[in-house]
Amino acid sequence: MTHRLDASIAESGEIECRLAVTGEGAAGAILCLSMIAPVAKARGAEILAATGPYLEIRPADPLEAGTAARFALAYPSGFRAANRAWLPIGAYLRHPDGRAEAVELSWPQGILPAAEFPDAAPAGLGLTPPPTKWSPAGGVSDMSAVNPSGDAFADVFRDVDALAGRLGLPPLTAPEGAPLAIARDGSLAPESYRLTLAPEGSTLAARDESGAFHGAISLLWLRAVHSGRPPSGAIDDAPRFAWRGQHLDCARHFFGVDAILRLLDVMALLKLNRFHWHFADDEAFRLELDAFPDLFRTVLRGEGASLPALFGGGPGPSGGSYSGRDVGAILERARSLHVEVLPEIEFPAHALCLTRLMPGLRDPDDVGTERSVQGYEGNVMNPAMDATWDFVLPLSEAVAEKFPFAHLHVGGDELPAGCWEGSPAVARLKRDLGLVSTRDVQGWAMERLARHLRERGVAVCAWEEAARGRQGGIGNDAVVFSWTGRGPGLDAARSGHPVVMCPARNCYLDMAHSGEVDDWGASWAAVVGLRDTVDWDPVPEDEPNLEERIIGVQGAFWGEFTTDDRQFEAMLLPRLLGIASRAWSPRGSVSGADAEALARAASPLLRRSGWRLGPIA
Ligand code: TNX
Repeated sequence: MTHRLDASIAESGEIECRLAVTGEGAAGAILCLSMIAPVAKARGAEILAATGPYLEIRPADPLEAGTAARFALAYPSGFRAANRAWLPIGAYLRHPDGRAEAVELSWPQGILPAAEFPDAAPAGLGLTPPPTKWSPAGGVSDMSAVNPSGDAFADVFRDVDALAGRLGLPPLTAPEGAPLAIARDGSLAPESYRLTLAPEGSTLAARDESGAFHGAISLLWLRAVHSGRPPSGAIDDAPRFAWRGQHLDCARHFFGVDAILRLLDVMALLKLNRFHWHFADDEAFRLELDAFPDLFRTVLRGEGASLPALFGGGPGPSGGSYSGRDVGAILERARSLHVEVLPEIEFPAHALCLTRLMPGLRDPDDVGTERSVQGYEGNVMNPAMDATWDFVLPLSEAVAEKFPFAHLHVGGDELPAGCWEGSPAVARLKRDLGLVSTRDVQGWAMERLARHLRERGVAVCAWEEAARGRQGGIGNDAVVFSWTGRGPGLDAARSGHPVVMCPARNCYLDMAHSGEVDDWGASWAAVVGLRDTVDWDPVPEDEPNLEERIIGVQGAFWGEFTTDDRQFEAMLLPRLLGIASRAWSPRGSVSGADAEALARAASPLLRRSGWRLGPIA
């Protein structure tokens, strides 16, 4: 019999909790748990310790067997608890003898199963993302499999057949399949393809492997959604943006390699070609690097670990790291799917686990008391300390070296307000370099790191904040990721940066789908319905010259309240269909009103993959 926690959101916004104590009772025990964000106060319980959103509390009611302790937790004003993601996670009791005992949560974790809806043949082509041009010829082609002829792109078909197998689909190619003539055509654009479907025989032409791959994916898709009898006609298709990404936060929640491989498969099905791997943040640095063995000490959380049971950890120790073999498996899968992997290190903020491990990364005389958005103190490396550079420069090289993409995302987001203002070392740095504001200091630091990487042939990426500061910040042709909205990305593009658009209100798939309490997700940016993922334009129509600079669109999934690998599935699908359509399809070819139809058409295919699908409307 385990102790059990009930929680609900009261009218007042408070989280009302009831801890039912069973068995031997829990006299003198402390309740440890995490929330989605730092809590402002408790009623009916004393907060004994807090590390950001992690709390240790002592309920006022005695924890006697057969009784229930009642208490309430309140988020700061300005936060509105929206749904089950705002209730406690990772709860456990620490008994006076040090023993830790898990506490069962009485409400379902993750998003509730979506309503089933009937498979219906799509009205039109039913291909997501919608192609640049579709010219129907009338009639249908029989295509339960294809038999490719010609020697071009043999590897591509092998890789697509392997993908089909993993998605629970029959192979695309078979010796007895419908004839498909394959040709390499140097006149086509990179990544583009031309596919003609006809009963007497079909053709696929592409300039490069990626184009052929996308063409074969379209075949796989059409065969599935039209039950082997897709309409005849011609598809001329090319991506609007070269960078079509999905990000995954593997620092807050440790996603196993299998979950990442499954994500890559779904990305390929949607013609997404960049995986932004966020394996480092305040809570852990999860990439194993031979030259930095101590980083391994950041990867576990919970009792006895260097960080407490932040987020869904429970008594722990829980978490994990990615070995060289894991990275190899991810890179190999990504290669076969024409996806590039972008690793991210976080500099200078979002680095709590590193500053705890290496206090020399901070100014010992810093008297600042600033806190990060997640409520952490001291989570920023200090760019006035030599130790910071002695660590971060070789670290950045060691990470970049492991990834053939030769790009590194260096973070740069969310410097806490007031940061470094209490640091005499930063005051001296400002004086010596003629820097005035904290932004200038961050801009200088980002530029120094970016220059170091650039000189070593690594292309640099960073969050939008990195492009601020007197000298224009990071420079070095860094790719700027615009997340608070479209505006900062447009500014960066106007000043010459390549930009990836990932505005939270359209692209953050950790946001709830709706305002319903039975939904699941954050809400600080917006609720992000399926339509919202499509209903925006990355490039303003009246600034067509920015079309070249805005190189892409990307979805993000942050992991604060994830407690199980599979929980991301229903958050990503079907909304990722919208993001993929925005990233691939030409302006005007798809609107928010089409989103639901796209998701309905795709669902028979997506369900085959075993993914749990989220809400369609
Ligand atoms: C903001 S987006 C963050 C993340 C959080 C996310 C939660 C960005 C660059 N920083 O650290 O996880 O919000 O939605």
